[in-house]
Amino acid sequence: MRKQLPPGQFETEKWPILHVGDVYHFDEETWDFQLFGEVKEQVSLSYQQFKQLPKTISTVDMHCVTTWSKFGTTFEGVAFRELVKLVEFTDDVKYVQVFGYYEGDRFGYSANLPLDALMGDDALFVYRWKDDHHDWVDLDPKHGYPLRFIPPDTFYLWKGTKWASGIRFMKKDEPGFWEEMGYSMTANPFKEERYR
Ligand SMILES: Nc1nc2c(c(=O)[nH]1)N[C@H]1C(S)=C(S)[C@@H](COP(=O)(O)O)O[C@H]1N2
Ligand SMILES: [Mo]
Repeated sequence: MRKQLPPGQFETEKWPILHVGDVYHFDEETWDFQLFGEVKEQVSLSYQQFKQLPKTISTVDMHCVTTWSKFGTTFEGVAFRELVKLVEFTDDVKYVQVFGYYEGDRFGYSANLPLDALMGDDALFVYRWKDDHHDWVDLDPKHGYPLRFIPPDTFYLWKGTKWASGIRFMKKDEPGFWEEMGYSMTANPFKEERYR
């Protein structure tokens, strides 16, 4: 958390809700989280297995490309690096896509990111946060429950896939959902990389 406003952004205290498609409703029976792509063996985690991974608490700033920024939100979740530990790469992995639900399709939404930017405490899959009363509460389904990705603040928040369903490990950078439609591959708010 650095509480620095990137160019063209304004600060909001409230947490806006922004996504395309329907809100995914959690069903533990059918939910799983998949690690695939350039890996020796694909991994599939149940919600119970996911929740047993080591936990990280992190306070982060969020910057949406529609110009709102929210500073200092505290989340609990599983750091991205913990998931990397579960796979063995078959090749030189440099990029990932984080997948999530869109209109009933569990891999309908995706966002691409460089792997080396995701090894810190500020890249995590979260399921609860500290609300305005400083109580721990589960994420609202509208914010991505049961699991949503929070990227480092050097990426616009569309890289923060809600209703996350898996990670694809890749050698080369490939566009995700918004990147296909003309949004930036790198998406650094401090460099105002909105479109490409
Ligand atoms: N699955 C999914 N994740 C998504 C989106 C989406 O449409 N579908 N929208 C993204 C965008 S553009 C933003 S700004 C954030 C918004 O998160 P929030 O609604 O929790 O503020 O979610 C991101 N993650
Ligand atoms: Mo956004």
